[in-house]
Amino acid sequence: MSAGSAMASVSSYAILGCGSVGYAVAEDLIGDGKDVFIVDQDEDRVDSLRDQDLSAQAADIRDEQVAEAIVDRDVLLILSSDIEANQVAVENVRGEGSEQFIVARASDPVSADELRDGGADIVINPSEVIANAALRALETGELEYKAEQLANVIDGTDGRLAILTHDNPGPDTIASAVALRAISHSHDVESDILYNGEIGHREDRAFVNILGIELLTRSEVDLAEYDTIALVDHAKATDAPIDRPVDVLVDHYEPEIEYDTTFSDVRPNVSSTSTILTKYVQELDLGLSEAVATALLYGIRAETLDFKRDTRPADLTAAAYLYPFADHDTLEQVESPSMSPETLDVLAEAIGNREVRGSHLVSNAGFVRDRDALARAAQHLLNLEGITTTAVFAISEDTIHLAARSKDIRLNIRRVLEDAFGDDGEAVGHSTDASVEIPLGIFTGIETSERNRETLLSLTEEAVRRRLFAEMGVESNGNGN
Ligand SMILES: [Mn+2]
Repeated sequence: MSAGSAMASVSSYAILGCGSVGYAVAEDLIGDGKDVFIVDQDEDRVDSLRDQDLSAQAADIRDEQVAEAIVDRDVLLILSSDIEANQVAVENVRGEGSEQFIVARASDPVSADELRDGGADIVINPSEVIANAALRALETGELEYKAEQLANVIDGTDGRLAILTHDNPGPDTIASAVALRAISHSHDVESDILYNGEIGHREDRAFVNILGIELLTRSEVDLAEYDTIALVDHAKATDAPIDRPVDVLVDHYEPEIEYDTTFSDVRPNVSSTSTILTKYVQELDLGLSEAVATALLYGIRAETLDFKRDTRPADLTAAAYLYPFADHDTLEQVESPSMSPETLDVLAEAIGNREVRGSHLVSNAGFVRDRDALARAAQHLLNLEGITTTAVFAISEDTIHLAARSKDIRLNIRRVLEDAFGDDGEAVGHSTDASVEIPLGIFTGIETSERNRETLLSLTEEAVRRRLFAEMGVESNGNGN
């Protein structure tokens, strides 16, 4: 609010040098009802500005008197094409001891530095501005071309389109699939979203249920019956390769498996596949439905941990585009599903059993059915004072499930899990949020039965704690604090 009112109080401008750039700026400001005073050394030009009822004066902007004449102006725009004259003008103003806000025009990086050293607050280098505009135009042109290609593949579908998420799908892959489905619908092509495994997180199940997203499991269908296959957000998955030609591939990671696709858009410079699909939805002018916008916004937010992880400008502009179309009540319901009794139990157990070494916390939550509760417990424990890393494990059937979180940027928690348990299980996740499943027998060599589970748990517990703390760089037993 204070920034807004400070800007609102800026009311008077001086433009020094009124060539094509200065004139364009003057026109815009005057159009906004601002008070603009112009100084230019060309008398004819000044006359014609005055004919247009503008306040203008003919003078060499290098003159010290010019600096005095504009001393009451809030903002100075020094925009002549004579960069040396601009430098002198900046120095004159600052020589007067004035703290007016100065925007100055440079011609190259060297003059830009000189103008900054001279006291300009903002320096504009026209060639840089043009280069940026050219790159943006190129990006727009590329997107237009790619969107047409994608539309062609969809239009070429003779029958149904299968949209495959990665196994145990999360928000980014599901939202991307929803968007691609909406695109195919708008081209009168029927499609199904297919997945393997389970939707593990409570929030994600809420997301699918509340938005009424229709998903089919791969076992329910025969892939051979689909004419066109699309993979969304698939590259990092450890899924089995698709054993038939893939037509469409969209991802923000380079694929680990190489598919010979008709259409592919892989952009490692954005942080979610939902971001890429948003660009297509925008380009293809879909008439974005609330459900699709809400799904995509949730996909981007979940994948970037609410813009806290690896967020790129493209992710933010995509989110900004989606925002007015999305249903924010639904997003809130999805993001804060009430805590289940089991989650509370698991959390209580994990707090009771916690062992803290330095800022690392490891705990055992006993036996659980709801694995999602583990992830939630690990997340909650991260709120404890002085804790930067948490790992919570529990046993279900014959498997140890372990969920870990870290807010220590020097520590990649997925790598910690890989180093500790990679030989026995597959760590999945990210640097801040990861999990692993380990067959129970690994630590004990004892076969699991109902009767010996307690024994197994106690035998396992020590081994898991020791390996974790060792990989975190602290000792599990001894004199740690
Ligand atoms: Mn993703």
